[in-house]
Amino acid sequence: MSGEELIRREVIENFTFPGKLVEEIPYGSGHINDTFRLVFETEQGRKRYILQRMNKSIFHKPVELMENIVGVTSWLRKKILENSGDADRETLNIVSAGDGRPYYLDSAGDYWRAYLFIEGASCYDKVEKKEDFYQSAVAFGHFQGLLADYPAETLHETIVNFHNTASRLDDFKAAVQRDACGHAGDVQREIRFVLEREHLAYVLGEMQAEKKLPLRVTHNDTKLNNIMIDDKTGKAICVIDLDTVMPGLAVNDFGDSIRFGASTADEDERDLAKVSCDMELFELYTKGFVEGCAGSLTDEELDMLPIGAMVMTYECGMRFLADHLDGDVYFKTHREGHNLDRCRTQFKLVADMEKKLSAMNAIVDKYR
Ligand code: ADP
Ligand code: GN1
Ligand code: MG
Repeated sequence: MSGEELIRREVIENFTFPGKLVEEIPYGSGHINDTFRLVFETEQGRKRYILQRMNKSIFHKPVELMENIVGVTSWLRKKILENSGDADRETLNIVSAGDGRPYYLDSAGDYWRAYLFIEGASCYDKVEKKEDFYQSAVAFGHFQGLLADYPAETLHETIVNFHNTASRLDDFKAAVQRDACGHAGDVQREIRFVLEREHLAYVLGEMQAEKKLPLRVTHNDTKLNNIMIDDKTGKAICVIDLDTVMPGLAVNDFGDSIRFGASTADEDERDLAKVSCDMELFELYTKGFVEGCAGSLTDEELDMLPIGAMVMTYECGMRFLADHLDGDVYFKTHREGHNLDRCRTQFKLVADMEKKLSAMNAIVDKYR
């Protein structure tokens, strides 16, 4: 058994899983945590679970992070039960470690957590059926609604300045200065792209400071593959990946979904001719998100939805480029230049959104 497998044995033994482990596979396509799907044979049949090693170089305070997730998931569970929903499928459910804690600290110093596996539902890296994207919008909007009265002051900031685009821009400039791997000379065009659009880094922060945009409890990582869609009904049933639930801006939640889900290509597509912002998908998402938020969005928030899409795409592209310059230390990569490819799709999308801004505004006006 490899050291890695031995550690997983230790971890699995220290959670309260039932029965005998019969399968264990790396799972999903997240960029941050190490995720495994476990299958146990029990007297009641097979039971599946998700096991995750939290990324400690990104989440410096895993205990606080899990405190957030315990708080948020128990809050959601209560609201789902009040509405006669299925609380085992409509929210993440934590499986405790043997000592009753919501995590296990292994002998190598890593933190692990486990969730009930959400059965009969799927995550998508790309919109396969347009209706799915609409459903995900309703669900992310609704998620915000369910957490609208959550005591925000009890939430820890799991990543400081996570969507503070101005601070992301400073980090980016520092990465360019460091030029840790000597890549900067090769990506001058991309660096210029960022610097020519610095205004995008400040616009939302300024509005927030002027109290024109309210701080809400938001998800902050609203990728399509962070939502589970029921295989039978086609409805988005559960919002997952709650590591970044923190006070934030609704327009950023909207924007991050558009960045990932309304693109006509994968996030790491190399043929940029394939990359654009699909306006039909933009419209479906706008309709679903506005409905899901059920009247809670202010006029300013509605006005800024298209800019939110642009800012989130710009910010993400800048983060990918900074990571490329730093030597791929943050996002998981699977090939040489992977983060640079990702950065290029994001900037292609930003440029496309710039051309489509008035059309996007007209769509928002249709649903407000
Ligand atoms: P990351 O932060 O690395 O993106 P996620 O928490 O999003 O990690 O999990 C990665 C993937 O694992 C998800 O995209 C999804 O496919 C799958 N997954 C996570 N939690 C569950 C769950 N409770 N049930 C079923 N699949 C899950
Ligand atoms: C990461 O965890 P995942 O893969 O859902 C990242 C997001 C980025 C996204 C880009 C905690 O999301 O902020 O937008 O990759 N999450 C974190 O695909 O940094
Ligand atoms: Mg994820």
